[in-house]
Amino acid sequence: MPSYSERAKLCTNPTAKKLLDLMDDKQTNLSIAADVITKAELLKIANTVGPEICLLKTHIDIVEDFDTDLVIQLQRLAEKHNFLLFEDRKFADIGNTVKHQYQDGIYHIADWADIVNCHTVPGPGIIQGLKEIGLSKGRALLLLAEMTPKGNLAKGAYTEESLKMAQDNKDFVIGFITTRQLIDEPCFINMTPGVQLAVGGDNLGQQYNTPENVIGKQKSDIIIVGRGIYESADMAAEAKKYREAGWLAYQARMSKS
Ligand code: 5BU
Repeated sequence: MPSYSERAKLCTNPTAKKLLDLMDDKQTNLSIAADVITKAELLKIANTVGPEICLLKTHIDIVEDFDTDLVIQLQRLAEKHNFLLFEDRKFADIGNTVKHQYQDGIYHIADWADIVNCHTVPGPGIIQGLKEIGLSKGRALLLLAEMTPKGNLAKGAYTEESLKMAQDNKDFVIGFITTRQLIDEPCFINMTPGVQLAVGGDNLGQQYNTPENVIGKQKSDIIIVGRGIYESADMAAEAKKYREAGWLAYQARMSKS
């Protein structure tokens, strides 16, 4: 298996290159899912776990006191600690509507989020719409090829069709939200949420797998961890544990191939 930085050399999308390079430089394949509802909490997470992560994943629309200063401060922290910003917006409408959702409104997502994601249920027009806004800004898109909750419908033919859409848009689509590596192409980055240090779940259908399984067995590239880290009394220490587990699993996988 090529290293993250070897893969970076093959990619044309600048955000994919930057992410893969920084993962090897910083030795982390950990992303935090910072699902908190105040600006202060979000900035605290970004600053505390910033040194451990490659990517900060946000749900910006749950922040009750959102303002443009939040985005400026997140960008400063991303610079300071060397991580990228991923807005988990899960766009799901027709191309024309998602263009506005991406660029306009209160959040102006395209102005600050290095990476966004979308459902593929509307067909390739959603990718085209987002690309019209994001490509010239050097941004990148992930497709939701699979999901983690029990009973979800993103499987089989749906997942297969999503792969085809990604292959048709390699300049802008840099990978997938998925539980596993779906296709062996070096420029597609696989990111997996639903990760904790022990297998389990929550009472709303979420299912958790471990960093070892996700990176080692399922051959994903990035673990996305939310409550496992930010609900811990010592976020920094917990983030270090996940970072180490994810990185050891990557090194073990590299040494096997
Ligand atoms: P958790 O606290 O580690 O369960 O948070 C998981 C995060 O990943 C949360 O922000 C979800 O919105 C996100 N997620 C997910 O859990 N499963 C999915 O299939 C997708 C996103 Br897509």
